[in-house]
Amino acid sequence: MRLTLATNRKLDALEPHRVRPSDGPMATDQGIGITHTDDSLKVGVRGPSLLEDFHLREKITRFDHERIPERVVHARGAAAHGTFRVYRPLGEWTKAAFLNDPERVTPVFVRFSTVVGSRGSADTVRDTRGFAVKFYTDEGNHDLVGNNIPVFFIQDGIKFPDVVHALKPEPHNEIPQAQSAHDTFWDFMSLQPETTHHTLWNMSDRGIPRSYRMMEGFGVNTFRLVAADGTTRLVKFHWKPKLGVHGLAWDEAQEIAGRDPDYHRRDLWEAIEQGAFPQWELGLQIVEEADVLAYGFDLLDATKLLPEELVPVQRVGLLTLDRNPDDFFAETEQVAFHVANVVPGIDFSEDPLLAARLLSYLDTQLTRLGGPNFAQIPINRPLAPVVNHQRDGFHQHTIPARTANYHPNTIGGGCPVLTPESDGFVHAPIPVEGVKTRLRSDTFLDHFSQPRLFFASLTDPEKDHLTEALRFEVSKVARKDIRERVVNDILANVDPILAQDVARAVGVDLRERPAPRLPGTGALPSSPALSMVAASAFDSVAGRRVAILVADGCRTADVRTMQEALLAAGAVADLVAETLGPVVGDDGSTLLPRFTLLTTSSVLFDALVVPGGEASVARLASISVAERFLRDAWRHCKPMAFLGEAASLWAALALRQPSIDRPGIDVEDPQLGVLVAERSSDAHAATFLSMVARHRYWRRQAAAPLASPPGG
Ligand code: HDD
Repeated sequence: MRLTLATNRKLDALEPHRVRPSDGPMATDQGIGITHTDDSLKVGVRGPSLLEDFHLREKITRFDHERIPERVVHARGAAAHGTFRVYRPLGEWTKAAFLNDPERVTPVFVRFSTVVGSRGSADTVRDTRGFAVKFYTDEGNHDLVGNNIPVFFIQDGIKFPDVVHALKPEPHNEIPQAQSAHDTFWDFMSLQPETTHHTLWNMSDRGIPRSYRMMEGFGVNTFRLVAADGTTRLVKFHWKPKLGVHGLAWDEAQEIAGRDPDYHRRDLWEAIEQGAFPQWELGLQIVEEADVLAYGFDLLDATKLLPEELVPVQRVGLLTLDRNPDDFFAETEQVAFHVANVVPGIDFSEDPLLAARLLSYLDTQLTRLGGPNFAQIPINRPLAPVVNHQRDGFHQHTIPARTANYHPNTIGGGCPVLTPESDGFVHAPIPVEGVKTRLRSDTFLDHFSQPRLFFASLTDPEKDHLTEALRFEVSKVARKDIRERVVNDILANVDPILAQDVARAVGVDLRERPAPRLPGTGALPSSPALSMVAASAFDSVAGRRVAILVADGCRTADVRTMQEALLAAGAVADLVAETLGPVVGDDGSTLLPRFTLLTTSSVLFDALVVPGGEASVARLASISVAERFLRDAWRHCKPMAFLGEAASLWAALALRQPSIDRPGIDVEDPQLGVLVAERSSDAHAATFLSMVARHRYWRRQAAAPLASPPGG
């Protein structure tokens, strides 16, 4: 009988491994009590030190060996514990136990990451994000090792070292850190057209997510589901975030990288500490085996996505992250994901990218975690029992108590016996045939239909952002021949206007060429589900962070009305002032700021409120960092509310945006995301909340391009 995990933490598998300061006084690794740790043992107070000081030796030796190799990709990341629960039994598709019992709560550990940068790189760089989920199921660990982008750079895993080498800092000088904006990446991609689709996604706002909590996740590779009767179907895995899918502005992302390199890590940590548990729904796109080629491309090709308009994503379960790790290294750094960790009911497809992954994830841990016993590290241990004849190796933690370490045996009573087929893993008997070849399938050769579909599916502001990103990245390529290839061999095949825009920015000529074919996949002209803007409901402010700028004399009622409304809706509303000292409101009450104008910045918030109050507004108007705060919030298209006397700040700002009429009082501009009101009221708060839910008012970029110089 298999165990159904309880929702409470009694069965928290990590508990036996936790060491708390309260577990006893300080002791060495050998358990000898430590009575002094601040001075080494010396002859006389001025030394020399003595080699017999075993505590000194142990302490320094352990310190010397604290670092382990960082992950060769996805080195920078953050993780959290949580649970997964399926909505209904999925027995018609899969026999996986954790997908069949809505009462069953499966513990999970989820690690988000960037791909290219080193462990200490900034969170908000333009890059793909990893989204790796370890399900500790009753039938063993199941890992879904995905990304926030549904396609991959390459079709065959044998090219992985090439694309990663090209992306990583250049080999001679290890520059630049954590970015694709350099010659080697664009050299490689311009010669390898299959990279076009993933590259366009990276250049879109998906490459600069607002938060790990606001990203979609994708299994990318096609997998198989196996039902109890043996029927198999192809499947694409999705994660749909409850908070919607939101991005940053590129200028903002770059500034955050300096002001708070831990922006995403901090955001995840704080949300969980505050009880705002991030959630995603697991989505499945199920395809009959016979339809592997039915949608105008090959489902085994990981550079292609399956548009939701052709095969809807069925939402089947809920992932909730509700607990931060106790220790970054022991959990987040040592967790080892592996695409090959699958439970009965889930199997692999013949995708050649997936095949290489099946080798790589196990192999890489041998170096990174120092030997073959990494599955015994607490965070990697399955909850299901582990019994086999594997033995020895570095860091063996279990003590196998048995006389026979081979199968079959009589000496050990034949134990362990094999798991019956009804409970264990049986590879789906998929028929395969063919001759050995390195040729690539004809069904993999169309590299541009889906990039066209992706670009065509974006809203105008999203297209503008993608174009800007390409202009930025390709402008950083020093070699002109590479820039020419990017424009003429790649972008011209996607969209002629895009190619023209980039060509102009990077100083190359666009060659005359026949008009590209129309978008291809399943003859779809566009797929709205691919657009972050078109696909988002924008119906919640949960998880957003709003700054309320205050100084002495600010109208307390405005602060309270807005703060209470935002907090009640699940947002964070922080007071920002000149100093951390108490601010006295117009009614004499005391307000405590959380940040100062010097220690924080508009880029670290999603929206801004300036309450009324003559003295407060006059003070803010005289501080240059406050003005910068306002200007940045405007430039980065964030919702802004100006109450009472604060209207004058908006007017001063608006005067510098020539295309916008000077506002009167009680202006609520649905295009621009600015609320100007005489005083706060519940109705105004509700209006502002709906603006915050909208996230960013990208149209402002057309009204006042980001390039406008301050005061220009
Ligand atoms: Fe990979 C890590 C996702 C292709 C080889 N990969 C890694 C992580 C994620 C992905 C999220 C970080 C896991 C963690 O948080 O520890 N990788 C993907 C996706 C891919 C993909 C979605 C395309 C469908 N990867 C891919 C290929 C190979 C690798 C084709 C090699 C042939 N990936 C690795 C690796 C890493 C890794 C070298 C580095 C650290 C690790 O595995 O544990 O084995």
